[in-house]
Amino acid sequence: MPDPDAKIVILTGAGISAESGIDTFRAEDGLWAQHRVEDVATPEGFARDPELVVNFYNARRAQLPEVEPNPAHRALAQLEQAHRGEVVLITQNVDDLHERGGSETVYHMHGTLNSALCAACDHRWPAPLIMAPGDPCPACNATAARPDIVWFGEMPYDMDALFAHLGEADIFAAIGTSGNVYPAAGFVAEARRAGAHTIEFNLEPSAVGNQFQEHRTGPASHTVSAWVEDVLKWG
Ligand code: BJW
Repeated sequence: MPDPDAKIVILTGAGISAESGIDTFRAEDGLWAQHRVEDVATPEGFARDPELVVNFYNARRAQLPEVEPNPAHRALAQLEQAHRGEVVLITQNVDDLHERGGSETVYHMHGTLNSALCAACDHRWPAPLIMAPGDPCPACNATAARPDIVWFGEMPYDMDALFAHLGEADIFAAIGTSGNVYPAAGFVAEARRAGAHTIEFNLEPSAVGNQFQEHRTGPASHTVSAWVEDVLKWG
């Protein structure tokens, strides 16, 4: 019988929100087929055309009230509540579906649509539904508001805490992520170094799929819910 006190570290990507109706990035008709990455997900793109970038995130923020968490989000919340050991949830997603699905503690390593960031003083505040590049910072008054999103070339958030958790993981699960973007794609290697059992949940093997010991193939709403049911039987 597996350990009911196991520390479980979970990484989620766009695939977990796909069944809620949010586009993934690298699907044929995904976000990167509709927009150039260099234009909307780099600091250089923002410097060139802040309005284009802010509007890209405004449109995605406006979609949030129209979508609902799916059974995979809810299952992870149930796991956090009911598993005896520690559960650490790390998401690359900038939506709020984990929180709305009931998860209490979520590391948003690539930021969140619901927050604005002052590029001058690093102050954060709740993003208005429609942000504008000239919005003043409520703390320092600089007109330096930007979406609180980690773009290519920027350091993802909470890296020290995340690597510390990975170093203590007994189980590492990656759900709905293509394994193309680092440092998140390197988490499986880090967890294996710590001796964790590693599981990939995806429709197909990811770019780092060969590093996982176990694969659960299929839509996350089914595979994750079934796995959580199994784990909760341990204790
Ligand atoms: C389902 C499903 C269903 C579908 N059920 N599954 C060369 C080598 C190595 C690294 C680099 C390099 N050159 C540059 C770098 C670094 C760079 C990088 O990784 N580039 C690569 C492209 C090579 N990384 C960075 O710049 C990062 N910062 C950094 O590295 O700082 C330095 C550092 C050094 C050391 C330690 C720590 C830091 C920052 C990365 C920022 C990423 N930002 C984005 C956009 C912003 C957010 C937004 O706009 O929403 O984040 S990019 C985009 O990709 C987004 C995502 O979070 C991220 C990952 O995508 P994800 O989630 O995997 O989605 P998809 O679409 O790719 O995949 C979906 C998956 O789901 C698929 O596999 C489907 O099969 C599956 N799926 N439906 C289950 N129903």
